[in-house]
Amino acid sequence: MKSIVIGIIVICIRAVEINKCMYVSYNDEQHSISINKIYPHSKECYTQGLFIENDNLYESCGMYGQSSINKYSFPSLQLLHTTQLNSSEFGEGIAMVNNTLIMLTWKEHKCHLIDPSTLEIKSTLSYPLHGWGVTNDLNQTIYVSDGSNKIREITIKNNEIQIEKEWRVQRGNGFVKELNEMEYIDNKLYINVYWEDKIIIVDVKTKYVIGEIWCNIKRSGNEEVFNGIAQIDSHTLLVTGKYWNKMFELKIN
Ligand SMILES: [Ca+2]
Repeated sequence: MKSIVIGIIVICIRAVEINKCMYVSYNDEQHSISINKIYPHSKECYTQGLFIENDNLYESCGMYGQSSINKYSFPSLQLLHTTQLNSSEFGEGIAMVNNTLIMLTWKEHKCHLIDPSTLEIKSTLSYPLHGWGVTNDLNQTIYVSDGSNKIREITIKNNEIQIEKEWRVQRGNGFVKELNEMEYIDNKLYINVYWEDKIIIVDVKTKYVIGEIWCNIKRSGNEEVFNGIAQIDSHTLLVTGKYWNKMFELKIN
């Protein structure tokens, strides 16, 4: 009987922990996190990039033959536009830079410049790196990841991409690798770490991890890794993953 009771308690604790996130602080800031709301998400999308601007949610999807960029109204999530990439291209991160949507590709060394109103690809620049995540600050500095522990700060000048700075994300005495999708918020980079249900929060000035968001999200079927961070407001994120059927609104207090 005792073991049955313990078993029930363990099952209850596990049930409570599923679809929960916690904030782990690396400095003296303490935060709590709650999942405010759950939205549906396309199970067809191998999510590579996510951001919200002017009540629109933009999402890029990867995989050869399945890559696309999509624009939804937010929070109603009505699909407004979609553009498929050529089947020889593997779609990666997206960001809005000077009212132009930029979309990276993985190994194709292409960066598409896209009209955010129609999602029409207007031109394509040569991209010097492997494309993974991308985000930008209000000064239009563009931060990109490539799956390593490096962040590059790039600019687009005269239709050319220039690498202005390169630095590594430091946590304690080591570096964090497998850096993936990103979101710039208030001088910090929120970054998905490939294969981990974790978002690291990096102080852009010091290059150190100052906190982490650990999530325990229940998966089913082919739902893959945690990837996709969009800012809703100064304390609220929208997060999802590759082929996930849900998006989660995280409130950080
Ligand atoms: Ca993002």
